[in-house]
Amino acid sequence: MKFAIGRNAMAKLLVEIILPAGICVLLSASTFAAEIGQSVQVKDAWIRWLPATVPSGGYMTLTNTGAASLALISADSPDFGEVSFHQTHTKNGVSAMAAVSSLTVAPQSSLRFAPGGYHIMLMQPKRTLHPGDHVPITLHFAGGQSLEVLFDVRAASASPPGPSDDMGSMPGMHH
Ligand SMILES: [Cu+2]
Repeated sequence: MKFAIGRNAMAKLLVEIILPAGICVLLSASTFAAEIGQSVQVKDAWIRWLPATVPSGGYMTLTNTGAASLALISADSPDFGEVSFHQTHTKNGVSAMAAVSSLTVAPQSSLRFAPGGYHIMLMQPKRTLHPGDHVPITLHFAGGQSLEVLFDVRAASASPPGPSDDMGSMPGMHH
């Protein structure tokens, strides 16, 4: 009887030693892939350069590699006074932009920001940008997490062909 209790105690002790070590290995493997704790990947981040100090459109592919849905709620940049999310709608050949307050990406899904669709509206530029420049934009997600992404500034001709132009009509905007 005494021997059996001793073995149980020993087994429990071994579990307590081995388990934390196992958790440490798993954590270090997963935090490497997800920089902000939540599983977010941003690819092809770029800003369409315009030959004047006017609002610009930012584009990217946002991927949620996690198991919970991901909500992008705001963004900011040291190079722009105002950063928001817009969606371009084209109706009867006329394109217009509407503000989008937040964007939700389902688990294991991607959301593409591209000319003619979603874009990051960059207003009140604080410096003159040129093709080849890099602009940091911090994305803020529901839950308090954020991710800084460097966007490449590219000439308009570098944009993929699309059916419409984001710089279409929108009341009160000079583009
Ligand atoms: Cu816009």
